[in-house]
Amino acid sequence: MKITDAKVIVCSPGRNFVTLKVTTEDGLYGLGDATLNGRELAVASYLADHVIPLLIGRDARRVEDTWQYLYKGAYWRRGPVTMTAISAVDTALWDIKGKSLNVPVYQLLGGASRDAVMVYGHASGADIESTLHAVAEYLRLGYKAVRVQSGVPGMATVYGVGRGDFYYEPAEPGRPPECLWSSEAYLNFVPHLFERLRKEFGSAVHLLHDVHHRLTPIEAARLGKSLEPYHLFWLEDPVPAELQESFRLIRQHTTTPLAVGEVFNSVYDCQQLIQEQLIDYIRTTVVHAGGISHLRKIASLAELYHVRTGCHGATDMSPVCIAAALHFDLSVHNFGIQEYMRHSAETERVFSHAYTFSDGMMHPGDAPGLGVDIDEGLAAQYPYRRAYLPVNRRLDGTIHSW
Ligand code: KDG
Ligand code: MG
Repeated sequence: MKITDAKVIVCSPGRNFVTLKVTTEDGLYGLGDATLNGRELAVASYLADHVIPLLIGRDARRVEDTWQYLYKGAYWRRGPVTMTAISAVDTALWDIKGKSLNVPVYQLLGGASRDAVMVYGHASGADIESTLHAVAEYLRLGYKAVRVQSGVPGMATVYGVGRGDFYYEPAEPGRPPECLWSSEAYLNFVPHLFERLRKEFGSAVHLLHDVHHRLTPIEAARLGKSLEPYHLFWLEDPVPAELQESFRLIRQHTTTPLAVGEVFNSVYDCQQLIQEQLIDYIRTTVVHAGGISHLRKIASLAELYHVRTGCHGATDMSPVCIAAALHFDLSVHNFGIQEYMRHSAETERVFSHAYTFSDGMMHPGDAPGLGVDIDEGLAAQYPYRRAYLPVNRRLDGTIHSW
């Protein structure tokens, strides 16, 4: 089954997305998400200028061989641009394989290990009261798990406090917005937030929190310890994960479960954290970590060490990625939870999908392949708009992790 055509579709229905569409000689096509937030056109060029010429004429059924050809054949290893491009090809080939065999992709991955996939939503507010209100809204929609971020008194901007009611979009057109940060103010505030949350909502709901790489190891240890009475489902990205040994220090001080990995792009980024059991959830996702094929390898390594999956699923993962993630989540044994930030109405109009949400759980649907499509005519009405993620500065003006 020869690949006869492949093209990159860049559009901005509510936000920027890069989508790869691969077509075969018998007219089947598959889609892959290639969106790298704030650096979209680098991946579009990598695909159009360097990868697509290699795809034409290849056998679309050879998913693993194509992965290895693009990974080893590049000579230069890993990195977010390369791995996002490889992910898009891999995802599109799994979509084609499912369509050609007339089965949903999860059936090709070993079949369903569960009936449905638990997801978490994002509740946020400028202060504790509005944050409590946002959590109540998610519970009303049936969510069993909610990530909670709140504005910190005295700080004008805080990560995770969104614009929409049910989606959060940090990328802004124009120059990167600048935020101010105080670890001290944050560390003093967060335990009060979670104390209130448990008082209001009881102990059954799963609560999550994302530190977004902002603390030092000892600060992260202090936060994890102070949150223990509120038994979080996870504390995410407590420190920048480049220095993986720092998780040993955090681990020695707290039993709060840890989740890391949304910025990782290969199994080698995860290896130490998993093998030393320094984390509880690995957050790599289809679009940035080498597609379904490579993510399965990460999940298999994690399974050996009792680490579960918790794929990144913010609005910059397009519906193509969310669909692929749900097929993966439904099939792998050591699934933990899936992030699901709802997309804007424009995004939903451009990308139709078979996946469904009900009562805090999602299912990828039983359409052949991934069960997701793109309306190219409509997509063309939303041209790309350059947008950047914010940068962060400490109160004295020093650049800090965002
Ligand atoms: O592109 C960056 C966002 O996806 C990220 O900031 C969101 O941290 C995030 C999360 O956990 O969803
Ligand atoms: Mg995060």
